[in-house]
Parts: sequence; structure tokens; C-alpha cells
Amino acid sequence: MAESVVLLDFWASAFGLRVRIALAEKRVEYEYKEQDLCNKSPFLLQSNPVHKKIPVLIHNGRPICESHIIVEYIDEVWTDRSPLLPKDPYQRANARFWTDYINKKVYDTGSNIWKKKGEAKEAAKKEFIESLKLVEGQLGDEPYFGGETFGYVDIMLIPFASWFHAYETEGNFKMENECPKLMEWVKRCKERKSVYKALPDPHKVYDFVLSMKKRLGIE
Ligand code: GS8
Repeated sequence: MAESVVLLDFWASAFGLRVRIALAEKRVEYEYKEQDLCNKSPFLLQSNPVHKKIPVLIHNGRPICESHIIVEYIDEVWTDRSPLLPKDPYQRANARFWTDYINKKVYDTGSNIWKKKGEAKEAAKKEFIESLKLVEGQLGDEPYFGGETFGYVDIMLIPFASWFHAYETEGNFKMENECPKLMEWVKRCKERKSVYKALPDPHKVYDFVLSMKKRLGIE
């Protein structure tokens, strides 16, 4: 029986992009199903009844939810190329630690730069930059978070690069000035086909942010 791989996703989602990049690294073919998050399909609700969110990967009819869990699953199922998590248990734990940190810090603080106003906006911007500086320190002098090879933590973080323009414009700062080494890493990652083919145009993402602000009544 041929394998069935379906991805429920939304084009601008940094979480969905993680999965698209991981599938591209493994050269897994799949059916992409764009979701309307304002009017969720019964298929999405049935596939992710707990969180009701994208991304959801449906492999041979069975759904897997939460982007970092999906990427680990992809790494465990398609083992023939591009290992993503390190083999060494300590390094694996470290990769999961930074993933947890990125999940808890980067998305929320980044979103609050455009969702909040005044002091809360400034606080979000400060926290966002501080957290990325910390992540940048973790990169050290290595080309990737996975060391010499592009891997799990790189996949967790690189999708946010397509949102940097929106954060910078809304927060009035420049990532290049704050985290120059991290921006070198972004350029390096963007040379990979799996990444440049997946990442949306940052200006399109910003237009989406502006439309969200309008919808949420944020001026
Ligand atoms: C987050 C997914 C998520 O926020 C993961 O997969 O890592 N922890 C999850 N998905 C959003 C779209 S991206 O911002 C989503 O589906 N939102 C719909 C909703 O909240 O109703």
C-alpha cells in the first residue's frame, strides 16, 4: 500500500513551516491542505480535537499534532536521510531544551510586539531581543545549532525569520543590529532548498499581520 502523508497547515504559520522544512529535508512527498483558521474544517477539528490548531500531520490516516512532536516523528519514521535530532542523549536533551525555550519565548514575545501597545509592546520587544540573544549565544561559532549540519533546533527557529520583518517594523528595531551572528545563520539556512522554498515572503507575512491587526481592532 502506498503511504499517505497529509499536512493540515496555514501558509504563514511558523509552526507549520517547521513541518514543511522537515518533510523537504527528508524528501517526503505529501498532500498540503491549506486551512481556514477563521472557519475550521470538520477534518481539522476531528484531527486535532484537543488544541484545534494547525499543523497536523496525518500519516496513513493517523494524526500527529504539535509541530516539535511532528518533526521528531518525521525524524523517527524517515530514517534514510538527513538525521535531525542528534544521536547523543545529552545533545538530544539539549536540543529539546532549546526547542522548549523557543516555543515558550520567541512566538509569544514576537506576537506581542504587534499585538500590544505602549509599555507592554516595549516589554515584549525587550524580551524578544533578549531571548534571541540568548539563543544566538547557544549557536556559538558553529554554522548551525546542530553543529556542522542543519538539524532539529535549526528547523524549530528558522521559520520565525520570515516574521522578523514584521516584528522589526512594528517594534522599530533591526535584527541585524541586535543579533548579527544569528542573522548570518539565517542567511546560511536560507541557502538550503528546504528552507528557501518553504519560507514565505516577509512582506506578505507583514501584510498578513496588518490584516490581523485590523481584524482584532488593534490600531
Ligand atoms: C502551536 C500551533 C499554533 O499556534 C505547535 O504546533 O507547535 N504549539 C503548537 N497554530 C496556530 C496557527 S500558527 O500561529 C493555530 O492553528 N491557531 C488557530 C487557533 O488558535 O484557533
